[in-house]
Amino acid sequence: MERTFVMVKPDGVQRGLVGQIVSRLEEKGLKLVAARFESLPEARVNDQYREHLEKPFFPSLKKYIMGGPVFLMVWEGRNAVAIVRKLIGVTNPQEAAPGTIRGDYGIDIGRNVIHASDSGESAAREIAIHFKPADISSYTRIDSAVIYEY
Ligand code: D4T
Repeated sequence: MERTFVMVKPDGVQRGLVGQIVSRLEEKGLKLVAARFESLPEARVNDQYREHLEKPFFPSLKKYIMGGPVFLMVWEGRNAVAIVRKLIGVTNPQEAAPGTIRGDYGIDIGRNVIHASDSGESAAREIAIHFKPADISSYTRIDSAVIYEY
């Protein structure tokens, strides 16, 4: 089983999409193991987006991410990182396929509704930025025996 970090960005929260997004991941069969609703402090935004610190779009990205509360989550499941990236769609919502979260709900790249880790390594790093080990629950979804083949 793998864990991934997912964040509904401020535009997704403002537009009332938290419930839809949680439902899509739940219905896929992934297991929610941690969640928190909060406004991110600057240090954690810098940490989260450290590979973009020098990019020209970083100041506006930071202003946007700090512009309102976000919904932070950890999801678990077999190949969870790749599955969630497929469910959210590519970075630019105009290119994201219909049926994906960004494809269905977004227009501009700087308002792309959701973030999800792009590798197992990023997932471990991002989960550690936002959650303590004790924040993450361990339980078995009652339907896991019919979601997984083995
Ligand atoms: P995040 O990290 O938000 O899930 O997005 P991605 O993983 O899909 O894409 P990314 O790291 O390349 O970009 C991070 C974040 O920056 C915004 N962005 C990106 C932007 O506003 N303008 C741009 O030109 C790019 C490339 C959108 C996502």
